Amino acid sequence: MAAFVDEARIFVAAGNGGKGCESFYSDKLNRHPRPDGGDGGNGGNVVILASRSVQTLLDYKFRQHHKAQRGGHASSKNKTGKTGEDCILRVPLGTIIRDYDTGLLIKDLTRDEQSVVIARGGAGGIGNNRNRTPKPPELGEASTLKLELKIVADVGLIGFPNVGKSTLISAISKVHSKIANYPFTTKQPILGFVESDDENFHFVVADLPGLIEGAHLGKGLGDRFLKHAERTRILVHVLDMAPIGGRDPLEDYEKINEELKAYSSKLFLKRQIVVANKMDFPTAGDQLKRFRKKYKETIFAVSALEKTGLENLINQIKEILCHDNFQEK
Ligand SMILES: Nc1nc2c(ncn2[C@@H]2O[C@H](COP(=O)(O)OP(=O)(O)OP(=O)(O)O)[C@@H](O)[C@H]2O)c(=O)[nH]1
Ligand SMILES: [Mg+2]
Repeated sequence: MAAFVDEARIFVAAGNGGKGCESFYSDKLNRHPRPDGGDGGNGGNVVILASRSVQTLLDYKFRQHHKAQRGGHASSKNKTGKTGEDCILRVPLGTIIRDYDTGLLIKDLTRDEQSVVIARGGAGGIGNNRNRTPKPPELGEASTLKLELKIVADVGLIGFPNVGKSTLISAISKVHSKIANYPFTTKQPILGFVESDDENFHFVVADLPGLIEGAHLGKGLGDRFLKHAERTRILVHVLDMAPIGGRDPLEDYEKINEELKAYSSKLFLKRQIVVANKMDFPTAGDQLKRFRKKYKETIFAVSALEKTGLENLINQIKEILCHDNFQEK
């Protein structure tokens, strides 16, 4: 899989206008030459277009300069120049465009097929036909931009490494996220599309790299990926009910919440669904009881591996996404 890149600097330049034409038509029947120079074509624009089919900003890491076509020059006999072709840059959903030097926000592209003209092509030059005063063409706009990706998904999967987040997303969506029995298998966000029996209802889940204590300070894969949890509507907090190496799901639950809190209150206050995973392990039932005794939060008992309990979980997600009139915090 291609590397996940969530920042890039690009230079964009729209096309200059084509030159207008100054020419005079004369033939043996007309004593006075007639001005017949056409107008130059407008330069092409640079357009940035958000597309669900693009996953990362990787392309822009390697290709930084993007230029639209200049407008065609005009010619005599009133011929206008061709309009320059637009340069269309496809970026992932959730790409934030800023002015590179000032950091000012220009546009946040959060909807599929949403686009913005980021540099306007120059107007073509004016020709001398119809007795107009010829004018030179205008230059196309140019700027340096910073692209930053903060993915947009309905649900973000969070939890310690190895708790089964990738197994879960692979069980409920068609995406396959790498699964392995060691921490930090997932190194970049993976988006999965979950369909349900209801044709009109689907949602996007983001599998995120595992979090550990100190993630907000950059530990593990750290805060680089916490920002991707910020623009989800709900967090699904996955707990491993049969952890190895002396970990305790209840402590894990609290530690992750501490990390969220330390990173941003927006993340901490986001609606959470707690999932008890690996319930197929015989010892998991006791852990679940402990959790229920200690916290009032509803917890969904599942086995992502054996695909049990998933329907209830999906129904709960659906319930929240469809009916709850909750505010984005
Ligand atoms: N028995 C059992 N094993 C599971 C279950 N879910 C996941 N596993 C196993 O747990 C291990 C880790 O699963 P992953 O899905 O890769 O875990 P993750 O949370 O994505 O891990 P990171 O990407 O490292 O954060 C794998 O060996 C899985 O097969 C489950 O419900 N039951
Ligand atoms: Mg994973």
